[in-house]
Amino acid sequence: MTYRLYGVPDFANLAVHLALEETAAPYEAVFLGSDAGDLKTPDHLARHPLGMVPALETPDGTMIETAAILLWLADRHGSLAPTPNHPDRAAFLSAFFFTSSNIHIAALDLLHPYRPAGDGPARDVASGAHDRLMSRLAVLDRIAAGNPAWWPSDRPTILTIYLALLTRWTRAFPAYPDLAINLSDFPALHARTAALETRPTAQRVAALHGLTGRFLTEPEG
Ligand SMILES: N[C@@H](CCC(=O)N[C@@H](CS)C(=O)NCC(=O)O)C(=O)O
Repeated sequence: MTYRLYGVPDFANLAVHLALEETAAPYEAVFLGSDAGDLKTPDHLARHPLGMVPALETPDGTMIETAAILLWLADRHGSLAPTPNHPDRAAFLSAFFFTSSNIHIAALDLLHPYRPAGDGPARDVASGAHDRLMSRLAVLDRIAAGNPAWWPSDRPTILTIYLALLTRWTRAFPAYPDLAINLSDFPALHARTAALETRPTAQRVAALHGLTGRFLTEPEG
């Protein structure tokens, strides 16, 4: 079966799209219009109960949640992450879920700081998110700088792909431009992201999302 990935250009499905392209599995990318109401149609709500993306149709049913989909694809195709019984799996999973539960959540607060409690405290929400992102990205950068075998700098993993998406957003789309995060402050993360974005696979996906050039390390908002 050909996977079918539902998404919106430059939304979280971009990470799944990059991973799919790396697995070389057959897939179709379906782009929906977020402003056209496509996400809230009965058809899409049947795929994702909140009318969000990504949603991935697989032979085992439709999956949601970026981290779950990335991990499932890595396991299913035996690439982009240590295999389940590999001794490196423990460290890899720790960093991967550290990313989904810390970096992803804080990135959303930096981009949409009015969501938790309206416009009033938005600046404080964004500023707190910025500080959390800086300290938590520093944790991941220290780990990557140790060059663990499970986090290679010269070939992609789902961890590199997921982080690259999130740091793209935090550089390109913070609600307050002075709170943008620069990936160059995190050299080991930057190196992995730079190696990813120059791959023909990544450039192919970028073009489908209307992105060009250094779309991960030097994104434009
Ligand atoms: N926890 C979910 C979050 C998904 C999510 O926030 N999707 C956003 C785009 S990045 C979305 O679909 N927004 C459209 C909407 O809220 O209507 C995941 O990791 O997949």
